[in-house]
Amino acid sequence: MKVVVLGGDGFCGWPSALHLSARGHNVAIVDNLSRRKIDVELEVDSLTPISPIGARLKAWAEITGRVIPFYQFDIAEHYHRLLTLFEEFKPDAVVHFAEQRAAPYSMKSSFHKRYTVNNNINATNNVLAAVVESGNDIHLVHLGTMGVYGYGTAGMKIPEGYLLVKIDTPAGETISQEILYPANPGSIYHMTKTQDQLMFAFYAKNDGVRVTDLHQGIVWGTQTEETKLDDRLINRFDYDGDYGTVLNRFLMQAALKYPLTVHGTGGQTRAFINIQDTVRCIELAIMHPPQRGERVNILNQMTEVHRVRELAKMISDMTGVSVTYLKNPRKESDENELHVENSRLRNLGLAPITLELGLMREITEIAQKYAHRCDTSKIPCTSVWQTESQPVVQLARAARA
Ligand code: NAD
Ligand code: USQ
Repeated sequence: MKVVVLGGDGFCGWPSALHLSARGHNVAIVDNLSRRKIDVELEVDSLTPISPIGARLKAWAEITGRVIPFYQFDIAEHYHRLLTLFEEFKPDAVVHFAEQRAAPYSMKSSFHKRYTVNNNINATNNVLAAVVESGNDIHLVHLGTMGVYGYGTAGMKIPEGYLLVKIDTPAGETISQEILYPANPGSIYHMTKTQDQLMFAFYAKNDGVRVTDLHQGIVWGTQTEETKLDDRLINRFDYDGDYGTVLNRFLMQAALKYPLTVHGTGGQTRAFINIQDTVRCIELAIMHPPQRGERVNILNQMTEVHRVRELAKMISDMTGVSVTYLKNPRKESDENELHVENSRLRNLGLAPITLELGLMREITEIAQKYAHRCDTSKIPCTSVWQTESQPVVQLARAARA
């Protein structure tokens, strides 16, 4: 198949592009390199030494003989470049990773809130509008998030996108209907993903665009079968307080014997998936598109559920590193249960890599190997959901007093 990977220089996009190319798909990458520029803004670097995109693609061509063309432009801004690419390359599928994806970064300041909303919402709307205007029946595969549901489940399993509701009518009848699961975002970033969902629903209904939305959990790990082939293909590993996600941060902290940074009680329960499984899921999604006219195809892309403090204990038991409980910089429930339905991808053949099998290898092969590259001053999470000086916080304090 011909596949355009938007955001193909990023943590999930790069290994996905290589995996699709290795599997014989004809792949093109679009990326504006904004993620690399944000590293410059935050004065931080990937723990792993990532090569420039040109060197990455040259290495891939040398090793496999497969050429991946690269287009550097901003899909939220340069609509006509996107449209021209769709018209000329004629992709069967477009995989959309190209959004600002860090919740803490999205909450840093009004600049970061506005950047995240402008970038993510315009990117998604531009992709959808260009699919329609190109006149080609392109299948759009989007990387969404488990965070659109919030993380409370009222004891039930979070379904794959749609909730069955029963409505009592004034005539005394009971009508059953499936609705999008109520959105409950916990950050500006997560809010953009809930808005993406509405855009997908609209374009699917109005224009018959075929959309698969993968509601992904927190991705852990670094390398995949393809990125391991050469040092120049190595994937990025974010460990800083904005972009580092919890499990990879704990792995890096364990390698440095830096006390594991649990927020609050660590009772937050989240869904996880290994990066190798992510790339497999992307291909499974591409190979199983919805029909034209069908509603948005939503799959929960996660394989395990864990509580943050249990992850910390697991890693502490394995490595002897201590655990520290910090004031939570976020506004989120301290304790939550999470049960998630994920049978759709498993029924398509996903055989998950478990934490039990992969954690120790990740610590020794990546975290310890590159620990010397870590700037420990970048580990603390400095982005807060509410500052003490905010009037709304002061009002709440006054009301409680
Ligand atoms: P990333 O930041 O590493 O990659 C995103 C890539 O998109 C970057 O290379 C960036 O330069 C590019 N990009 C951003 N805006 C762009 C624009 N306007 N035009 C062109 N390129 C643009 O993030 P990631 O971890 O690879 O995440 C990819 C997607 O998967 C995101 O949409 C994210 O919400 C979703 N996701 C990620 C995780 C995770 O744990 N990493 C979990 C669930 C969902
Ligand atoms: N946490 C800690 N200590 C840390 C870092 C995080 O206790 O050092 C806690 C956070 O407070 C939060 C949980 O761990 O309760 C998860 O935080 P995270 O940064 O690992 O994940 P999150 O902000 O939810 O975002 C990540 C990706 C995002 C994706 C999301 C999937 O950055 O792109 O959408 O995971 S999900 O969490 O399922 O919504």
